[in-house]
Amino acid sequence: MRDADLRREATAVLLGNWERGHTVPSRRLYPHQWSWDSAFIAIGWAHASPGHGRRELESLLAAQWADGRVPQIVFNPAVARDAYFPGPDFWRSRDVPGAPRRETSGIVQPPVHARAALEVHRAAPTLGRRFLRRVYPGLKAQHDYLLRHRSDGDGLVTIVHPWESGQDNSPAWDAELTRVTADVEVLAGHRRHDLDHVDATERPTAADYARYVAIVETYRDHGYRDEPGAHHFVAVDPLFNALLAWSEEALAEIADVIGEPSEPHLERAGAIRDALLARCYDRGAQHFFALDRHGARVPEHCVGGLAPLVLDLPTDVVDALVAGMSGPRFALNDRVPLPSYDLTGPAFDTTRYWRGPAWINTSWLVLRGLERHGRHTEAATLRAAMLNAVRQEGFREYFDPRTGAGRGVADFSWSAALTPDLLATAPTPAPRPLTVAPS
Ligand code: 2M8
Repeated sequence: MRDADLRREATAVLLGNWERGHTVPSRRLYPHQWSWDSAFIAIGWAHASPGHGRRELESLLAAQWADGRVPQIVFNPAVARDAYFPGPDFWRSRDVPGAPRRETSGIVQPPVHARAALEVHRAAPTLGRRFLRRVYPGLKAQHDYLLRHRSDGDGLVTIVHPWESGQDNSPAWDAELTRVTADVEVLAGHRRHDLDHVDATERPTAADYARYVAIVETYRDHGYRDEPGAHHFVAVDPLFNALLAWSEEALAEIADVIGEPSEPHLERAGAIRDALLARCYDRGAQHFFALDRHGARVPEHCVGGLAPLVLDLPTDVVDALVAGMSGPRFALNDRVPLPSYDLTGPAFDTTRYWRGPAWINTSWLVLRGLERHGRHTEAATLRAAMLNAVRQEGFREYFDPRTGAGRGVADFSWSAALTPDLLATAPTPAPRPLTVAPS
C-alpha cells in the first residue's frame, strides 16, 4: 500500500471514531474518552487536522478534577450507561466534591498530554499559541496533583491501580495484585462487555477483574482521596514516571512560548530522571524495572522499562537498553513491533493483552527515545516494523509479537493516529552511491 493511501486510511479511522469533541479508542470496545489514548490521538490529529487535536485535549481537560487529576475515562452521556464496564454508575464520580459535572472514572493514566499539546502546537504554531495559553494551567495542575498526592517520598510517583499504568495486566503488577483479596463473586452483579468484542483468551482474567474492581471500591469509599487506607495497590511504573518527566520537558517548552518560567519544569524533569536512574535502573539486568510498594525492584522485563529512553540518559545506559531490545527478550526486527513483555519471560503470553502482544503506542515511545539518542539504525528498524504491522493487518489494537497477526479490536484509534506521525517523520533514505559505468 502506498504511503498516501495508508495515511488516508488512518485519517478515515480517526474521523470514524470522532465523537463531537473527542475520539473514542474503539466504537465497540471503548465507547468513551480515554486519557492517554486522547494524547496519542491528538498527536495523530496534529498531522491530519490540528484543530481536532486541540479539541481532543481541551475536551479531556474540561473533565479535570478540582485537585488536578485528569481522569482515565470521561463518560459520554449520549452512550448507554452500561455500554462499558465499569461504567459511570460504578465509579460514582457525581457523589464526589471536586469532580466535574461530566461523569468520569476516579483514577488517572500515564501523563503524556503536555507532550501531545506541544506537538499539536508545533503543527499550527500561530494559532497554537492561544491554545497553549489555555491548556498550560490544566497540564501544570495535572503534574502538580501527581507530584503532591502520588509522591512515593523518594522522587517518583506511584500508581494506585494497574489501569493507571495503561499496561493493565502486565506481569509487573502480578505480585502486588496477589495482596488484594477479591472473590470473583464481586463480579456477579456486573457484565463484562469487553468479552462481547474480544476473545476471553486475549483479555485479563476474571480473577484479575475481581481485583481491579475491589481496588476501585476501596478508593471510591475514601472519596478518591489519596489518604491512608485508600489504596490496596501501590506501585511505581517506569513508563508512567518517564512520561511525566518527558511531559515536564514539554511543559518547559510550552512555558517558554507563552512567557511563563520554564526552569521549574526542567528541574522537575531532571529530578524524576535522576530518581528513575537511581531506583528503577538495574545495572546488572540493564533494564528499568517497576518498584513494589516498598520500593523493591520487580524483575520483570516489560516494554515500559525501555520508555525512559525518551529522556536524557547516560550513553552507557542507552547502549545497554538498545542491546536489551535487540536481544532475545524484545527481538527488535523490521516486521513486528516490540512485545509488551519479555519473549523469554515466565509469564509471557502471545495473546493476552499486555503480557506479550505488541502495541503501537509503546513502540512509538521507544522510537522517539531512539531518535533522541541518535540511534538511527535501530529507529529505522522499529519504524519499519510498526508500519509493516499496520500495513499487513490494519489498525488493530495489538499484534501477536511472534507472527505479527492482528489481535484485539480493528480500527483502533491510537494505532491509526500514530501512523501519519511515523510516515511524516520517516527520514529520507540515505542517498545510494551512484554506479559509475565502466569506461
Ligand atoms: C485498556 O484499558 C481499559 C481500562 O482502562 C480496558 O481494558 O477496558 C488499556 O489498553 C489502556 O491502556 C487503554 O487506555 C484503554 C483504552 O484503549 O484500554
